[in-house]
Amino acid sequence: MNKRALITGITGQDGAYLAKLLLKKGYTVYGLHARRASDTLWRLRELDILDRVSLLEGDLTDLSSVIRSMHASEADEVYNLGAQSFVATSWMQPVLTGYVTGLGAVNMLEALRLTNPSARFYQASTSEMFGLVQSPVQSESTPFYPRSPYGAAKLYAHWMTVNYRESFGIHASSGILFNHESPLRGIEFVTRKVTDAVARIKLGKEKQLRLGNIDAKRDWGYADDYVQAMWLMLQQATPDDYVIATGRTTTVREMCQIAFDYVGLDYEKFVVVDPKYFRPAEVDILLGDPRKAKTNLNWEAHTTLEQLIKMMVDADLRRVDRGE
Ligand code: NAP
Ligand code: G4F
Repeated sequence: MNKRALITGITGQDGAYLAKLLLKKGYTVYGLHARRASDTLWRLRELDILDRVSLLEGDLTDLSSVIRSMHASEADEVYNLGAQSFVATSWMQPVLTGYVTGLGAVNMLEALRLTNPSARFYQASTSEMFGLVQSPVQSESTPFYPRSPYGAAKLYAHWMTVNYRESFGIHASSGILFNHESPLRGIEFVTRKVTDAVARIKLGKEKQLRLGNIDAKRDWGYADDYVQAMWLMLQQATPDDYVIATGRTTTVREMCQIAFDYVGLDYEKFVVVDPKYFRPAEVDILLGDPRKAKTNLNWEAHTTLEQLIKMMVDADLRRVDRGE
């Protein structure tokens, strides 16, 4: 029998790559799809899988629709990727972020417990939970110290996942994923903002790029590598929590340099620091220790930051050239 999966956040970056991976493995794939006035299906179209997934109307904050999606999908594996995931927005909409990113996960866990407690559950936890880092390299045993409403909401969802595992014996795992990017990354996140601007500047459509804190450091990997780790976690006999990272950290400034260098431009001539993009509290540095994932899951990152940025700039050059 083919396995059945339900993905929340299927229209997002990770949801689209995960859906593609699961389809390739022979799964029947369902996605919880929140109604929006404008188009959110472009990633599924770009990966050419829109007509191969079944979209179920529902919202993470609406328990009844989440329960219906569990009934309709009869999922063996549930991947909770849906979230208000943009850190900067979480200070402007802290309550909504709490509902969607925090309580939304509990709605999923409740729906699973009520309808099919033997289904396996994946929670999209995040390195943002480390926030003001308590150790120079962050692993599964590093204490958390979230620095944003988003980080705090994710930490609640993370502990609720642990709690449902320990209280009810649910096969619930959390992937503590460090930043991961791709050509399908939302334009508001810094890597994609940079690669889109590089393409526009190179093709003469724009003259400068305004950024916030370019001294922040991130451990950036490729989303398509990272969704493999999500699937691997649910194939283990025992549920657990895993850091998923590359083990290399780079400043936003160096990432800009890599992107501008790739098209033969000097980033210093185009990048302008604009305090408008500074955050009320910053996560200065993230650097993950992915050794547990290597040992238990035989997972490791395969794509370097240089390869990733090249892929993203190439995709944005094509998009800007087509007038998108
Ligand atoms: P993303 O591109 O922002 O996608 C978020 C998804 O959540 C979208 O499909 C969005 O739907 C959906 N969503 C938002 N509000 C919802 C609601 N109320 N009900 C149902 N769905 C809702 O995020 P991503 O980069 O793919 O990340 C996937 C998950 O991993 C998120 O939970 C994120 O917080 C977490 N994470 C990401 C990273 C990273 O670096 N990418 C690292 C660690 C953890 P619409 O398209 O309709 O808005
Ligand atoms: O690309 P970012 O917005 O990602 P951030 O805040 O690290 O969050 C992402 O990764 C988390 C995992 O650690 C996820 F949980 C979360 O959902 C999301 O996917 O910003 C990265 C860094 C920050 O330090 C930010 O201050 O880049 C800095 N930055 C500097 N200028 C900027 C800008 N970020 C954005 N978005 N836009 C700027 O102009």
